[in-house]
Amino acid sequence: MPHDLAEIAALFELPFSDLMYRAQTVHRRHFDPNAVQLSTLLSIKTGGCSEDCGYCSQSARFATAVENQALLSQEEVVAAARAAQARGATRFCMGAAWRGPKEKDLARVAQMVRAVKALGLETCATLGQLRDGQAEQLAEAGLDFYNHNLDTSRHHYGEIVHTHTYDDRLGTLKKVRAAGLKMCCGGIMGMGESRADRAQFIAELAALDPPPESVPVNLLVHVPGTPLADRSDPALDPIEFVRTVAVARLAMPTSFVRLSAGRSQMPDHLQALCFLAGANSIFYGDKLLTTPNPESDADLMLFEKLGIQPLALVVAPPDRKTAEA
Ligand code: SAM
Ligand code: DTB
Ligand code: SF4
Repeated sequence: MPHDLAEIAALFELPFSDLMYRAQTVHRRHFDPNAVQLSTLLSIKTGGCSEDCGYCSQSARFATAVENQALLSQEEVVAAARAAQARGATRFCMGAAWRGPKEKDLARVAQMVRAVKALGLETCATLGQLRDGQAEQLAEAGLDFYNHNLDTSRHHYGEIVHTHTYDDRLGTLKKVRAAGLKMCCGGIMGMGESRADRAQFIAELAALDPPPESVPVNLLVHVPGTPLADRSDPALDPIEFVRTVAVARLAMPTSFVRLSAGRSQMPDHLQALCFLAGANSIFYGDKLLTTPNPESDADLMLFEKLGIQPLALVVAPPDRKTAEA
């Protein structure tokens, strides 16, 4: 499996058919090629964020159409999780527009995690930077995954975010691992980065030891009012996006690679190419955090056309002795 930057950069240069063939071969070695995992997102606290991530609708520094919303109640979150589960999602991801959680907020989120986990869903949270002990509190509440993205290469990061650093983000990822949580970490393509940046970004992810279990590959959603809405025109070439998915698959053969934000702008045949390139997870449900996502019915129709099955959650059978006691 290619680890170092030179090898990863070389993959981007392959003829498209050769790259796709290699990605498919590796994908089939580790996964059922016709099964795709479904995660549903909910923004549990929206807008008013202190940070200045140039793509984000939720930064307090940019005039976007997003309305601020304080932390939702546990009842609201559980109702959304139940609805997601009824539609076939196996993972429920709770997102908050914070630089990082305050202790009293974290205690409330931990309660939400407990309640969502009790429904039999996998749980994921993305709450920003974590302080010592916070990842452990979430793990103890039953959190399965923590999402914290590196977003782009170290080199390009300074063009996008000025209120925290790449190393801050790596620091939180370290805490996530130390607490025994599974890691969801990826980024956004189409933020004006070069191919070399995309290669560097994938090399950073692949060098995490172990690599993230879940790798969201987002295509920038151009949100009016954010600095990147116009700056990153023209939009990324779709074939280059597919290449990026294929290289992520090859660099992280056993990770779930998620075709993430940006699907609303992608025709079916482009999404099909992404699945061929090794994407095997999507965000499912008609909203991402603040922007639209394809309707569930449209996704199920696409799956039907492609012969894709939603991945069922493999739940460990109950321990006999405990069950009978
Ligand atoms: N505040 C936390 C943080 O930044 O880690 C969690 C929420 S933040 C919105 C989660 C991720 O969503 C970002 O790291 C970014 O990768 C993705 N994201 C946000 N806005 C996006 C956009 N306009 N287009 C694509 N992806 C986006
Ligand atoms: C990730 O990588 N993408 C998701 C999730 N992790 C939290 C968020 C996408 C957000 C897209 C823009 C929005 O809806 O605000
Ligand atoms: Fe948006 Fe998260 Fe950055 Fe805040 S920290 S501006 S919510 S991406």
